[in-house]
Amino acid sequence: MPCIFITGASSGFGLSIAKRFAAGGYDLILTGRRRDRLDRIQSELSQTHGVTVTTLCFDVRDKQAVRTSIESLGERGIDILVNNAGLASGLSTLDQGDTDDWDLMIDTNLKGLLYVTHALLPRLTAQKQGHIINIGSTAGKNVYKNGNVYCATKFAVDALSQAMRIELLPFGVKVTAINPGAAETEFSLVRFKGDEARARAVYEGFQPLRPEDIADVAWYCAQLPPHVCINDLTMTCITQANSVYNLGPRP
Ligand code: NDP
Ligand code: 8X3
Repeated sequence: MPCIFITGASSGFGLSIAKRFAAGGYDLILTGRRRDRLDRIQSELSQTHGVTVTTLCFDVRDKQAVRTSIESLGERGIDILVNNAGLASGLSTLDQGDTDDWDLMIDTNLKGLLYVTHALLPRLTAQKQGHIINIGSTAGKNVYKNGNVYCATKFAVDALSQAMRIELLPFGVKVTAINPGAAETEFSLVRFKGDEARARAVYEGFQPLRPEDIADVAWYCAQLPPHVCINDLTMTCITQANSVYNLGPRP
């Protein structure tokens, strides 16, 4: 069976992508920090879909943990890597910003993505086939007010997707960047540090994307013929033009 490796599979997009690919017959390697959630998802998806679900519990910021966890897979090949784990922390001007928030976003969204990719690349290049799907954002296309460092990390993901595509051409490995706009997940709850009312308010007055929408698009990109690669795909709900213009409210 084909196998997909997904970072940040304990909630949101990563979880929906796991469900979509399990339903399509893929074995799953699911990662995240919350062991209890990963265990629950493993048991649910393996029972429902009869696929093999492996879980790896690690923090993508921990270079050594990334390496050791991925080494524990042995020689196992993977067909698709989804670099999805990420977060926003805070929303304020640079002069009011918390430098710990900046470290968290840069270490997770940028360095974490690099550590995971670095650890898995030898498998993909040796196979001479495969697919990397990087979850960027509309925030990596246009900067919005107070989005500064989060946007910078997503611009960096855009740059890394372009770099990977160039470097992996000789190996037949596809690289797709999926850049969603506002989607209702745990994203805003994390950004606003558990403030549920503030998180809910982000999605009031319009129909945001659902995590299932991102999973459907990832599935589509992964099922194209071997010679076709979607390089860069931006998707928003129908009230949003880009990360700045939304008929709904902007926090
Ligand atoms: P969620 O908060 O629902 O999911 C984030 C996932 O990332 C969780 O599974 C979390 O798992 C994992 N994660 C976060 N930090 C780490 C870490 N240090 N190490 C390992 N895993 C980590 O948010 P989304 O599903 O919305 O976000 C997924 C991606 O999509 C992010 O990269 C985000 O920037 C991006 N995005 C989100 C949009 C939105 O509007 N929701 C729009 C565009 C892009 P755990 O806590 O168990 O470690
Ligand atoms: C998440 C979407 O617009 O809230 O990347 O930054 S946004």
